Amino acid sequence: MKRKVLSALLIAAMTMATVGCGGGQQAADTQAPAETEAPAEAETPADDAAADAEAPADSAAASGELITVGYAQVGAESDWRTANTESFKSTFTEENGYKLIFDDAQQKQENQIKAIRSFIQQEVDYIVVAPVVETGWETVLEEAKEAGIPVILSDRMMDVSDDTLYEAWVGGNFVKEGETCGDWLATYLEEQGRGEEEINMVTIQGTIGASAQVGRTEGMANKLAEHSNWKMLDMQSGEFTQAKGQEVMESFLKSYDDIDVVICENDNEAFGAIDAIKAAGKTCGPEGDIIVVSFDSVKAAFESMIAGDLNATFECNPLHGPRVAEIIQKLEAGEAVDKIQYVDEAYFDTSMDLESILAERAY
Ligand code: GZL
Repeated sequence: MKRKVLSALLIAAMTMATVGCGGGQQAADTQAPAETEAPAEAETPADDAAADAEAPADSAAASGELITVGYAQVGAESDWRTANTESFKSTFTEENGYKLIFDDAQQKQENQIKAIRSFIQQEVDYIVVAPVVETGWETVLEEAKEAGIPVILSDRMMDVSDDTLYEAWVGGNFVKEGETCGDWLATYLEEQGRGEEEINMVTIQGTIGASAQVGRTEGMANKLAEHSNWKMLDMQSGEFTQAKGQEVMESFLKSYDDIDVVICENDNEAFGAIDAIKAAGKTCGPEGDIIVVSFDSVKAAFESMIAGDLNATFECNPLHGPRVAEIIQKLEAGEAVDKIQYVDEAYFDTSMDLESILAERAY
């Protein structure tokens, strides 16, 4: 609900509670703001509104200064996603002046569209979306624009003809991540004396149509074009999950007996691929038969490199919460914001002091 209206309602509720029966709980329950009737799919902390109405008069809630943010998250498919969700939940707290309404779409676009519509219905102040795939968003973004609710994109990109439908986008440079992976592979093979060797590769892609999948596949393709001795035997989607990654690698190992490199478009797919490689009686990592590389650089990927299973991981920073909050604060102050905002990213491999780096990692 718009902060101004909420503020008037809360003050009225507090006044009635004081003058009427004194039972703040009763008055608060009947006077709680509309967002307590949030639709089932939005994870709305139902008791928060009641708590807000009971809060001390000088709290942000009582004065209605909270900025309500509806966040349509992709799902909970990977360690990266968990870290990304945590970044939002630890940033958009009441202490920081926000009320977060969080929705987990379980990797389904139709659920994200439903969540966005419920945020519009609840008249949130901002809508943040991590779009599961790039296309199919124009209609619902037009509805948000019609309702006067600014939309901010986080993580993956939307392919829309009118970029005024969103205020800004924060995320990783996925094409660059793919190209950095290709360049690392070329150097690594050269160092192994295999720079001219015929190299057979397979790719376990992410969710097809997700900008992380589109960009990483494109970046790696750009590098394949630079190496005529590299051959991409096959590519299949592992849906960014460990289970599907293992399944796809099992099928690759049945189809091809001479795989030199597997490129996994996120760390969780790599964990599954490594299980499949070992189950097939093969080895992987710096001392193994198959080179395994992946994207994200979550803590478990460091543990896998330290264990000698994973060769390298290409970072995709999930800590978007503070960046999105910065954008909202600028919009609140009427300041211009950059439309495209890349996060800082690196890569990590087994030549590095991984234990020391891991000790400092935030995710
Ligand atoms: C990248 C993000 C991807 C991660 C996966 O920004 O969209 O989705 O690489 C996650 O781990 O599932």
